[in-house]
Amino acid sequence: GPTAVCLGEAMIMFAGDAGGPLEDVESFRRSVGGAECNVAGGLAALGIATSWISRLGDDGFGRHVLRDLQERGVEVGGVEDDPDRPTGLYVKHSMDGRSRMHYYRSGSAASAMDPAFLEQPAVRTRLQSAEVVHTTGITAAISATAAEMLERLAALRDTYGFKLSVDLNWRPALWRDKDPEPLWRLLRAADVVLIGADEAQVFAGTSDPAELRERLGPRSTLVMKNDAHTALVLEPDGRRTEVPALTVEVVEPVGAGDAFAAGFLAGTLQGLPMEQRLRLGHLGAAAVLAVPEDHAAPLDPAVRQTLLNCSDEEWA
Ligand code: KDG
Repeated sequence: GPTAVCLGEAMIMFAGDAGGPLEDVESFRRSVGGAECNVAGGLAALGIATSWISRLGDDGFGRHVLRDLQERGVEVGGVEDDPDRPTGLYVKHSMDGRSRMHYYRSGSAASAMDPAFLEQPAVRTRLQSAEVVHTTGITAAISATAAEMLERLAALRDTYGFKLSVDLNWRPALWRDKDPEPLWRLLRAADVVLIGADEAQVFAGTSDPAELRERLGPRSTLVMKNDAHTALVLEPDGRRTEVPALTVEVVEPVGAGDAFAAGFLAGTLQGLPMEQRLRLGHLGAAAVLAVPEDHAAPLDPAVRQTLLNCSDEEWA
C-alpha cells in the first residue's frame, strides 16, 4: 500500500488548565505536539503506512513521544536519539480567548537535524520507499541546519521519486530576524503546498489563490484553507475544486491544519477524487477543533465513508 514519511520536530506540549496570564497558570496537561508528527498520527489513523522521522532527546519526554506515536500506529524506526540535547517543549494557554504558544525548543535534539541526517541508513531507506514526504515551514525555521536539510530533501525528491508535501505553517515567533527565502524555495519545490488564507496574507501579502499558485513551482498544487469557511485546490493546469467546511463548535484550533493535511494527503495517496480529498481534510480538522489537544481520536470508518459519499447538500 501507499507509504508516507513525515519529517519534523515533535515536542511535549503542556496546555494550561486555566486561561489568563501564563504567570498565573498553576497546572498543565501533558500531550504530544509538533506539526509533522500530528500529520503522521492523522495519516496512520486513516490507514496509511506512515513513518515519522526526527530526532529526540534521550530523556523521559522523548520516550513519551515515541510511545505515544507508536500507540497511534506510526512507525518510528527512523528516529534518532540525542544523548546531549533535550526533547523540545511547548506551552499552550489561552488568553483573551486566543491560544498562545511558548516554545522551549532552541537547542533541542530535533533542531540539530542537518543534511547528513538524511543519509543515515534508517532515514534514507524510509525516504527511498516513501510515496509522499511531508514537512512544514516550522522545520525550515527551527535551525539553520534543519533548513539546509530541507534543501537537501527537495533535491532528493527527484532521486528517490517521492512527492513532496509542504504545509506553510507560518510561525512568526520562529522567523524573527530570519530570511524567509529558503522557505519560498521549499514551497516552490513542493508538489503539494498547504496554506491557510490568513497566514498567506501575512507571509506572501496575498490570499488570492491564483496569485499564490503563480508564485509556486510549475508542479505545485495549492491547497488553500479559509478557516471555518472553505478549502480549495488549485492545480497547476488551472483546475479548481472547492469544498465548504463543516460547522463545528471550536474548543481550540491548534493542530486543525495538520489534521486537514493528513486527510487531504491520505485521500491523495488513496487516489480519491479531489472533492473527497478535501472532505477528508475537513473531517480531520473538525475533530481536532472540538478538543483541546493538537490531535484527535480518529473518526469511525463507517461514519467517515458515509460523509465522504453524501451529496453536496447533505455535506454542508
Ligand atoms: O500545527 C500544530 C503545531 O503548531 C503545534 O503542534 C506545535 O509544532 C508546533 C509549532 O511549532 O507550532
